[in-house]
Amino acid sequence: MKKIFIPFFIYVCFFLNNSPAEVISGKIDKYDSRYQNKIIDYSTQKPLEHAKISIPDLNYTTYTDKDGAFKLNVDINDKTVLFVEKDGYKVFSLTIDNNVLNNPLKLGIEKSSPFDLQLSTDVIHLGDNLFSSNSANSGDFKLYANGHTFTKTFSKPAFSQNQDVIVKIGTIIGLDTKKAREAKQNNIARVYSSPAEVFINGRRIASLELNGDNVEVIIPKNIIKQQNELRIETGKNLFQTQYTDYDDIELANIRIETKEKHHFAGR
Ligand SMILES: [Ca+2]
Repeated sequence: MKKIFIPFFIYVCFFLNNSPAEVISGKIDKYDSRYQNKIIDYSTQKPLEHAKISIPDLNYTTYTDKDGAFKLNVDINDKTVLFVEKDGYKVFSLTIDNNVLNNPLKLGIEKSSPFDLQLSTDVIHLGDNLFSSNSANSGDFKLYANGHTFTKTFSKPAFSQNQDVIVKIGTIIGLDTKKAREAKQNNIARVYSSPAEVFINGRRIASLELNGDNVEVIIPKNIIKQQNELRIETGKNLFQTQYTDYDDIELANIRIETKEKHHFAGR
């Protein structure tokens, strides 16, 4: 009897906690059709068919149907990166966790601009593959680190006087900096790492201290050349003196964009 009742009890709690209005349901299925996610065009708000949805850490891919809807039939244990790709649109990435199974996503994606330079659509794991399970969102890290730096070259983008040129990082997870710990992005009690750093042509232009989506770094125009190099280096555990322990992080969806300056008003 126990074996029958325990799973039922768990599911009842699940519904009570997350969607009290929908407790009355004979169907015990956490991937119920009520949990439909949707992809729409950001400007027109129209649903987008056959957009590719993927979660690289979980090796999961699905597509939207004719109504722009999709389900996530996958177990999500910790924060991970979800990608949306559709021809003619900017690649979109988002940090998700298992809350998406109860709270459907409605994501508006933007048409791509001919001036965007997409440098990576993958999830890039930087570090040394040594990390604590208390790290910021490491639970679902499955991809192997290829060292502690990401380097990519790009040609000079076209931009006008009124535009800024930015490095846009769609998603960052796993940073275990002091600020990330203070923001309760990880569960590490004492130690922390130095921030990740962003360099253009060898000059440091930013430190990345917090995990999140849509991180934008302005590139000073005077350092932009015909051929440029973006380098991102992950930080180091500042409390490990016996050997170098690089902070294991994941970066997704990196591109160079131009943006009208007023977007940065107030910064
Ligand atoms: Ca490490």
